[in-house]
Amino acid sequence: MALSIPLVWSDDHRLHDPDAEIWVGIRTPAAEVPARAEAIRAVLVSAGAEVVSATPHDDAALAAVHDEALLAFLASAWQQWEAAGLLDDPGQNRVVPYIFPHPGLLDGLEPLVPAATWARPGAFCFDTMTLIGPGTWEAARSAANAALTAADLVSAGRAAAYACCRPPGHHVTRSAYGGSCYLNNAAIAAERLRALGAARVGIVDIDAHHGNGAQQIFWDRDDVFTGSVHVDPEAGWFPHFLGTAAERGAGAGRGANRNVPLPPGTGDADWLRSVAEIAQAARSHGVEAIVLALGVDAAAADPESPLQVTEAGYREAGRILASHDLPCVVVQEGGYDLGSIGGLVLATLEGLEEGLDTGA
Ligand code: SP5
Ligand code: ZN
Repeated sequence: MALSIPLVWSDDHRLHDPDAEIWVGIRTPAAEVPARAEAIRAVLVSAGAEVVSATPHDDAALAAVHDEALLAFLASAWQQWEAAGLLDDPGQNRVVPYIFPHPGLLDGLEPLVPAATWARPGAFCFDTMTLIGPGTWEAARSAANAALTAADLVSAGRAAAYACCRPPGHHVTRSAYGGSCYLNNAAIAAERLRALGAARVGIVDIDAHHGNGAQQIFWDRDDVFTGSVHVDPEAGWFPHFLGTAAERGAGAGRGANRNVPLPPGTGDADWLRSVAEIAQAARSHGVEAIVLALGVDAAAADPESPLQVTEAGYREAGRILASHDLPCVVVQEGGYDLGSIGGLVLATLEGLEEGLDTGA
């Protein structure tokens, strides 16, 4: 039987080819490559998924979650880099930060806006691994459009929709990008669901890495619950500086953030218990819809994380989410093993479909 959850897609993801990641100062091959989205699409299309084109949405939807300064930087960073001659001297073909307005540098002073083009990326990027090239902005914009289109479908009555977002988004905060992400597609989708009528929305992040972006964006709000299950940053994993269970939100948002960090090597049983705990916490918070930040990098074969989840585990995660009978926007995050990511996404969507009335 054909998959009834629609696949929201844009060819423009191909315009972003980061080429490399700079890790401990060394240029290494990029993990977040165009072939990822193509691999997922191929499997979902074989399963009979209806392909829906991402429709353009205006910048107001991005400004609902990101600072204007970040958006303006991302939109013009490549052109500025090129115009400054950095492709020839020193010969850097991607936008890469080199100095950061570290709190220990400024000690409370307001940072300058750097006059030098090569100094500006550090004002907006928190790592050296998230490179900007000629089509990065157009691709990131198309990924946000895919998430928005999926949110529109769900708001209009579909039980679930899947946005094949690339580049991914869950590490991006209100004002800073990183972790191979440029725009927070899941947060943008959550705000869209709210704008179209859901009073409370939950973001459930099952990517192998902490969903630090949505946590920060919605930290002091109770209308968007955020939860993340991920490999424990305190055991040595990205994003390294945050992602503990003690982070619970503040002010009106106190209690509306939930983190479940897991030890390296964790497999299906403990991971699924954690997924269930977060889904239950979202439900108890009174959410009317879910955004599932679906990273499939928690799978055993993934080169970027030490979690050991199986395809059957991802299928069960889909069922668990569906058991709360809430409409669900699924947004693609990480997942880097090209041979298995398509099957992992399909299994999750099939699990979701089993539990939801998606018209199948
Ligand atoms: C969306 C997503 O899954 N982002 C995760 C990015 C985490 N990357 C951290 C990489 C740490 C260093 N990996 C070494 C391999 C060098 N190519
Ligand atoms: Zn990840």
